Amino acid sequence: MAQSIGGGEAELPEDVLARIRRARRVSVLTGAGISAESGIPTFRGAGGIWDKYDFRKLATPEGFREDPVLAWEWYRLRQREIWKARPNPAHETIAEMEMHFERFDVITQNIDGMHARAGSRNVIELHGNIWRARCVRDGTVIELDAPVEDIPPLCQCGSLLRPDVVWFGEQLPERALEIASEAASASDAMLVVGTSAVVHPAASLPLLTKKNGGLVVEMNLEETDLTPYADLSIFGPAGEVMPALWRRAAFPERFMTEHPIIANR
Ligand code: BJW
Repeated sequence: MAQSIGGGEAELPEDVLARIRRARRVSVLTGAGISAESGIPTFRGAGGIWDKYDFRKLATPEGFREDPVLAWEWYRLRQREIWKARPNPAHETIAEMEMHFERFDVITQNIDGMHARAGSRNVIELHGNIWRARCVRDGTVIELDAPVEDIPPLCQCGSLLRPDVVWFGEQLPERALEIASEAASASDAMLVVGTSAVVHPAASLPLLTKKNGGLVVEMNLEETDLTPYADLSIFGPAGEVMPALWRRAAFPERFMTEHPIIANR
């Protein structure tokens, strides 16, 4: 049965912790909310990007064709924000968890590269990466090691480069989606962190885990489209909730010593 709780460590239900502890295969699905505490804005919700900017102009292929300079100005601004940002304890906890399970997949909708910077090795990027650009003529991919300066940037062949990200109406990278779907279907547990769960096909992945008998735990500031289907929804900032969940799942004895009364309840 679905449960919702606040982010307090003591509230975390033992049955859910035990299922995470026993899991052999775990996946994590992350969205913009996991990077919010690193200072990178989310798309939806209070102060979200789409309150200020028109997604049709900035995150569709039609918008880019109409005004590539405007789109690149926005991506350059975001590159500069991301450049200054650092991974937060939620990214770091996920990187640490990788070592504790037989198989651990980090599936992210984010293009900010924060999981890799935090040390995660197995990261599946569903919506591309802001540190790559792609030639609109022949698809050549260019790695970027700093924010772009002149815009719009051009390929060596003289054609326009575009950010190597997935916009609305575009297909996700086929292989990444295939690997993510397999991971979601085969996982004993999936942790879903900081996504509004409205953008498909990413938003459908936790339902694959659930359909195959896996546990789905959501962490967010507020209810999402996934909340009715999650086994547990924990409401609180990812940078606090994610480390708390992992501490309790991985080191129960430490919690029992520190909280003897709660442990004996
Ligand atoms: C915190 C927090 C803190 C804050 N701690 N939490 C099926 C049904 C309906 C529609 C479709 C469907 N299948 C496909 C579609 C169409 C479309 C879609 O899903 N539309 C919906 C909006 C209705 N999907 C697509 O077009 C996809 N392509 C596709 O499916 O191709 C085939 C196809 C095409 C057309 C029709 C049918 C099939 C492509 C989607 C590409 C999304 N692109 C973007 C931009 C990427 C590049 C970039 O970043 O610039 O990806 S849009 C944007 O949304 C970005 C994100 O990755 C994505 C998801 O957002 P996310 O990560 O969930 O962030 P937010 O901001 O929404 O939520 C943040 C959450 O964090 C909130 O809940 C906060 O509460 C929380 N939070 N602080 C914890 N500290």
